[in-house]
Amino acid sequence: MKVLIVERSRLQQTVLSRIFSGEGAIVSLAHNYENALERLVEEDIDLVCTACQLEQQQNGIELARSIRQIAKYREIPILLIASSNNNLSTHEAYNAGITEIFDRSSFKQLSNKIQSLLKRRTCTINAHILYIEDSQTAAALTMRDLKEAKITFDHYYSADEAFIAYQEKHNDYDMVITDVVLEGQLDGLGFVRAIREITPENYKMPILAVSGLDDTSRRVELLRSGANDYIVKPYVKEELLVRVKNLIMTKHLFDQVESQQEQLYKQAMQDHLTGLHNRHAMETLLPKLCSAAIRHKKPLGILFFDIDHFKEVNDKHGHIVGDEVLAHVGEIILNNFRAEDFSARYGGEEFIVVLYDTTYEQTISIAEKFRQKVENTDFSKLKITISIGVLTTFVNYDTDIHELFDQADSLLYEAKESGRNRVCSKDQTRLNFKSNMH
Ligand code: GH3
Ligand code: MG
Ligand code: MG
Repeated sequence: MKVLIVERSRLQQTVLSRIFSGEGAIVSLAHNYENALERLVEEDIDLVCTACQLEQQQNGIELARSIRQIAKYREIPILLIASSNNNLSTHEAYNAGITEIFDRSSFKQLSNKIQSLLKRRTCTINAHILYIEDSQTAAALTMRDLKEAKITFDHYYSADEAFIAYQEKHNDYDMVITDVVLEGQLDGLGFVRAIREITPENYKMPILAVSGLDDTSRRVELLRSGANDYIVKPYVKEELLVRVKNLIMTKHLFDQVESQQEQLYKQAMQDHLTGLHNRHAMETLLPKLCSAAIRHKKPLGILFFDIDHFKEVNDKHGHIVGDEVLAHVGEIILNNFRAEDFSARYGGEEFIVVLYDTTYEQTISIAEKFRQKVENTDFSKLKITISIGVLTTFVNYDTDIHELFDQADSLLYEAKESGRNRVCSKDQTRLNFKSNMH
């Protein structure tokens, strides 16, 4: 970016130059009105920063007025650096074409403001756009602007074609720019509505509508139908790009918030020590598993297990080793059950696994294998065993899942009482099946 600084004081020239070049801008200097206009004609300037007071009664406001007369500088930002003794009329300054007025009195503030202004202007957008425009001339101009901003796009002349492309690869697009008046089955308004109706996911796709007709009712209808913003043709490059940038940045922020929420949700459902689900997740996810089991008439196998004499592990080796053992048990569970099974740390050294669609025989065999797996695992030279209560059952909408856990817990108690390191089980599937038959 090339910046023209118009300033009569050498010291102030140096101060401003430093701020701009510190942000990577190329600086050109002028010390009065004539000199500034010469530079503007000779060079291609992207931003003008002028002092309010120039040499011989000339001022920055007059300079701004003259700059706006030059066709290529109609949209260029012109910053006016003023101090309190300039008796400045803000109204007059803005009318003359000044974009923003900065106060010279605080260097730090001035420097911060210029820095953030340059950052906003130079921040590039990495985007791929679906662009629909049937006028070749309008499309050529917009595509040139997009290319200059290094934005990539797919251009279609009709919304019908574009809609097919959108359905196929909407994940490739960061936003849509669509003309409003279009030939074919879908016009711009129809296209916006069609996108919004595909799936709720598509509500997030930013849409900028473009029209040669600046009609309020049409604009309101477009926005109501789901367009996020509206721009009237012919538009200047800066306005197009800033609208594109705003829409894309909003979408990125939205995506960020969504993924943070997802992460928080995951964290809230997870037991931090073992990586398994926690009790809270159990209350949320188990009803879903039960509904699936009811719908598909599948049995559930409940494994309720507890580490034997775990208190001794803590007492002999300390709490940290105890925690390591629990984490290791979590790992074994994660590696030995299927994704469709539900496993959780029920509390302390108690765990629960709910198997989906397994018979009684399969469930006890799985439980027995798991018991042996734990018994044969080396927990950093330490050995542990578990006792398991196993219950297989069909569920219905009246089933209280906590009651089933209580039954599995009683079976676990039996396993403990009868010597530990064993499985105690009960089959309720046949019982339920019989009662279902009568
Ligand atoms: P049993 O064979 O009858 O199950 O005996 P036990 O010693 O395993 O059972 P008890 O209920 O008497 O003790 C459980 C122990 O588990 C006591 C508690 O300190 C320990 N414990 C519970 N949660 C944690 C934990 O998060 N980390 C560690 N290190 N220990 C825990
Ligand atoms: Mg125990
Ligand atoms: Mg216990």
